[in-house]
Amino acid sequence: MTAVPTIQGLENPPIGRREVLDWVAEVADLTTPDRVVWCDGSQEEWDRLTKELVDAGTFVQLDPDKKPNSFYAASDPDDVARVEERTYICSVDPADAGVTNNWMDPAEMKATMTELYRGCMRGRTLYVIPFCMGPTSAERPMLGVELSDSAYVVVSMHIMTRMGAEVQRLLDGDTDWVPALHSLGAPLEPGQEDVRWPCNQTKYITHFPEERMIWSYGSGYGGNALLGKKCYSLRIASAMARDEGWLAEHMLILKLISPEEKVYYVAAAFPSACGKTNLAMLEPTIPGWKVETLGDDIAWMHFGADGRLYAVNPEAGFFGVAPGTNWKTNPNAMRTIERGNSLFTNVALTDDKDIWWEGMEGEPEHVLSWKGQDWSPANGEAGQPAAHPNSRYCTPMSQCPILAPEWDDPNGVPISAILFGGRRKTTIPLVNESFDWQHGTFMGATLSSEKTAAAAGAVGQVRRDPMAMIPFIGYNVGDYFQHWIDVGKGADADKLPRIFYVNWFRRGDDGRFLWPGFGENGRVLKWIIQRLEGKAAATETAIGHVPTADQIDLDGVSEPLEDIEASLKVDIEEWRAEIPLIEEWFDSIGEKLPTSMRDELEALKQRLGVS
Ligand code: SAT
Ligand code: MN
Repeated sequence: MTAVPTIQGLENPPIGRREVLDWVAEVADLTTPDRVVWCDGSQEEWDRLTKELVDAGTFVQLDPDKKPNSFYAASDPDDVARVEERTYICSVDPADAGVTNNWMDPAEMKATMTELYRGCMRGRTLYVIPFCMGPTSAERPMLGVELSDSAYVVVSMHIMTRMGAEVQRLLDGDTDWVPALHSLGAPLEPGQEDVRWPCNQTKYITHFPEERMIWSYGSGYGGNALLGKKCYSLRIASAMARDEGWLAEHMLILKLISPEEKVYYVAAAFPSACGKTNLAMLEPTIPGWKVETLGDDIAWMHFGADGRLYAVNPEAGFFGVAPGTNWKTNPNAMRTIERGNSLFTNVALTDDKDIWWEGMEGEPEHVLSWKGQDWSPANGEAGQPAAHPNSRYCTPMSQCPILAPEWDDPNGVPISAILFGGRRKTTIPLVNESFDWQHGTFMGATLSSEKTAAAAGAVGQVRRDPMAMIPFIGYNVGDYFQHWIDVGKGADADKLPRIFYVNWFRRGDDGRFLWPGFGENGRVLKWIIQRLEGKAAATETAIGHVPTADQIDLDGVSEPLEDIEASLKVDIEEWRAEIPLIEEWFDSIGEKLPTSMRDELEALKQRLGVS
């Protein structure tokens, strides 16, 4: 395809790579933007685009004395979360998408979306955003180019990914790169006034795993639009990882330093909005233990030359759930955002140009709600929250006061323990260690959680969320389980991370939380580390190795001992009731469910005395 000469900015690209240039020209030809802007990740670009966004009414600049260089945005009320029912894996063979994904034939999807894309950037700017997921100094830098007509996406990508001269230099080499096309689907006719948050009622978040390509249309929000995040780093990367023998997982990465200054790295998978960020930035309440952060959402894990599993966080920022974040639940997140250079979406705007959300200290007398309405504690109680439950802060990792210095190490960090966790009122004990890797894979495969606000749909309902990856596995979930088992089989068992299942959210009969959570979760981490060191005892139960209350350091815990004991209880009746749910889940996967997962289920049934 030849470039369309009428589109301003298409000439003199700062990139030399032919395939990139051809693709940009082709997309420009299809989407017909007014101009093309080549993004470089610079401060000048940030300043220019944030000013444009302020002028357009999309951004409100916050008081620089409170939040320097930071901005507030409120989205369209129908564009507030990932849209799983509009998310597709367009593999050639439908069997390669499996039950956890929507599937459409790639050619058919391309035909449909091409018609949507035709002229969709009219009156807008096409931004070319070269980015890298993970350190640019990696042996194999993981490059991508997002084409988007949203300046909000550009500035968010500044925070969430590596951008800049080094990425452009790498892109001009011969490293593979992932094309990621994004449009708001909101063309502007001449003279038509723009809205604050352009988007389209019709949305498609589409992945072509064989081609390692992403097409997104209609949404400007988070995981639908920042295509380096869930689309690339989980859905596309999981397909790469399957083919290449590594793991792309929905996991935080934290570093734990014991009182003896011994260092351990832990990766943990929880569904969206279940406290990954809080755990990643934990301030342990027990003396002598310290946590440092390496990531709060995604881990890419490869085997190192020493046979251990090493994790890298592909992201450069935190895109955290705002409500509930405060000086008690996550002081380090509060310190990170206080340093500024951050974006806040769908939180509440205070009268003195700061931000607020439910759960934050210092409830103001009056704010503008995320819907732009007057809100005060009195009228708020009657109805709507001031901040949307899935409102987010987007902030650079480099500002986190407890960032581990090795966060940018291209080799990653060796993982000693993997945690799976969900949000369950019943059944799942506070902590449970698997018998071995295969049993740990079974724990992950049967992970369940009550649905949160991070995705559209009914909140509270229990669903299976294997490895907290149900919306993010870029291929058949049965093959994904098999891949986990194969990863374990190919490794030296002694060097594999040990696998644990945790649940901070178990409740008593009256609905109270049995375990205090937050900083107190450091006690559970301590027990886990002491298990690795062979120092802590546990009871062998039907579901795994579970500690009794006296095996956990409870010094200074104010909750009654009965509650802690109840949080650790393996209730055989509750577990028997869980079996049909697991069976139903496994049956739904069909023939690709590995026999070893059936074997694990049978063994569990036997241990529970279920026939
Ligand atoms: O919207 S995102 O997918 O980026 C956030 C999340 O759901 O974890
Ligand atoms: Mn997430």
